[in-house]
Amino acid sequence: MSHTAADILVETLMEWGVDTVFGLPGDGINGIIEAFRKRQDKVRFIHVRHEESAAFMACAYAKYTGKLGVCVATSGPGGIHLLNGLYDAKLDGAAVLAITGHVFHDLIDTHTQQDVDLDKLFADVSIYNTRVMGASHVRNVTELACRKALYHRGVAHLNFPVDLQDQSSNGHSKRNVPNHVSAVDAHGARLPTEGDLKRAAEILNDGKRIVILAGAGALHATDELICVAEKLNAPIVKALLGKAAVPDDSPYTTGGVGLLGTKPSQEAIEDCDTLLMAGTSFPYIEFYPKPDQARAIQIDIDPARIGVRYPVEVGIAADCQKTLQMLLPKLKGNKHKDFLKRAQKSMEKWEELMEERGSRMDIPMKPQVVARELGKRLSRNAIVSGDSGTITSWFARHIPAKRGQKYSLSGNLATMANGLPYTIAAQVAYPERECIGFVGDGGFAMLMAEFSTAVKYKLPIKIVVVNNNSLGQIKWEQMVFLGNPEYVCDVTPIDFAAFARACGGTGFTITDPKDCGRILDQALATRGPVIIDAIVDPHEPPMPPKVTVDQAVKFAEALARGTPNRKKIALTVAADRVRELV
Ligand SMILES: Cc1ncc(C[n+]2csc(CCOP(=O)(O)OP(=O)(O)O)c2C)c(N)n1
Ligand SMILES: [Mg+2]
Repeated sequence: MSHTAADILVETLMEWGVDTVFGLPGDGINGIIEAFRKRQDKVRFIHVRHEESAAFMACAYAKYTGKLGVCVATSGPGGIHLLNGLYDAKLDGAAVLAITGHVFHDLIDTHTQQDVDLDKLFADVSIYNTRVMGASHVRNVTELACRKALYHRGVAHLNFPVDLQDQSSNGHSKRNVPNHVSAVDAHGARLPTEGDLKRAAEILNDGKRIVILAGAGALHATDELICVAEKLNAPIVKALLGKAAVPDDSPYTTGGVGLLGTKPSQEAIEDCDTLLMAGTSFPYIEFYPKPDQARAIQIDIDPARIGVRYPVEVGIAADCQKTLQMLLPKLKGNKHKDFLKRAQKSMEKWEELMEERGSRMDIPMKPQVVARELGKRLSRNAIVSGDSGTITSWFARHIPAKRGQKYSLSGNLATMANGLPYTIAAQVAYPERECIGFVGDGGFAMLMAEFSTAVKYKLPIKIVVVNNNSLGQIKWEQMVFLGNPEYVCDVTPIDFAAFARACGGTGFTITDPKDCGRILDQALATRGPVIIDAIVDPHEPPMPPKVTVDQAVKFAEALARGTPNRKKIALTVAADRVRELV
């Protein structure tokens, strides 16, 4: 059996510990698919229904495991389909390698079929991006692609002309002497400097009302965050990607921040005099303290992320966990306890409000009820993947993170449709854990064929579709932010439970909140892949933590200008406490 360029590609991936790839075949990658086929006992090829899913899966696999996520797509359209998932990885800093095909090398750029220069197309999304020039090139570039993706936490891309995939491995150029590259892992200490630590400690020791803002970079620093919060009497507010950084039953967290966050978090931010940013560059600048309000310190593994959101005085380019550990003995302890106490009091009220919103027995069912009932039932180490929409608000606020669970979604790209592929990737990575998708009907419908991938691989995922037959988030944005009547947001209903059965899985439908807990229990206990179609009130608004007067006025305008169903919407919002609107 001859040893081909594609064999070298797959063997190099194996050297880097890759044992799972996500993809879909095509005639632009036949050589690569053959190399995977020959090694199917060593590398699992998860065969998807849409390449966009493969890219989302690679991204989620990287996020949930910390390992390299790999996706494979054919030339032209296959590669083009990857793009949205690759941007998700780029924007959330996930280590992903994309492998694509190209046409025969001597027909590139001659108007031949599928003649798309994916390396040019991917120039913006990738941090490493190259076209393979022949068998002797493969090992060098594959090593580097893996290394760059992992250590720069981004997308690397290898574009491989189809005929070169079958090229035999003989014949290096005279400068490329074989066996001069290495797959050795190298991490570096990622430690703070003594000077930076000292300056950070000085600022923190001077603070009275200190807030810790924790993000994805602090997910592995739970104990350290809590210890620092305890010493500084500082509430921890969480960016959405940092949802699992501190469990929501900790007295030190006020939950999320931003549009989907909590009122206590926003109050703490508005009133703080010192800000410690731990592993986050949470994008919404308007939710940070005012520039001259707080003295600030930022810890981020990536030095280029320092100071992009807030005029920090000290930037520490290092690992969050190690930095917090080294910072702790330098902290004197903050004697001013009122600030934290106020945040905790406010949090009690917020919890009551969430409890009330999540336990209403109205029909149509309120989406918060579904989230709250699900949250109560999740196992200690569940992995929960969200999607974009009003669904994100319920995910953020009504499903409390417990210690040991993992949560993710498309944070910075905020794309729809990632939820199902993320859940599949989580289950592929952790066959023993409970893997849940919490998605909207619009986002789910975009890539729903992937449910059959879960059936194919017998992945016991549980997908909760919060079904309002609407692109709900946009409906509310049109009304509340713009004052426009809703337009092109309602969608034609789909019976997702019937769809689950059509794919060979199990489907449940929930319409009455009284049945919600019972049906969820049943669904979570069902073997194999399950869809729970939860039919909810399309008129339930995702409230910001504090509603501004401008938003209330815009909303009134939208209703006055003829939003369909305006009576029902007005009644729903009124019942949802108009007091928040004024
Ligand atoms: C790929 C993509 N297209 C469009 C959007 C804009 N968008 C954000 S949320 C949303 C509606 C999502 O609808 P659904 O999944 O049903 O969730 P809901 O808001 O109804 O809870 C839309 C269209 C987006 N973020 N991503
Ligand atoms: Mg919807």
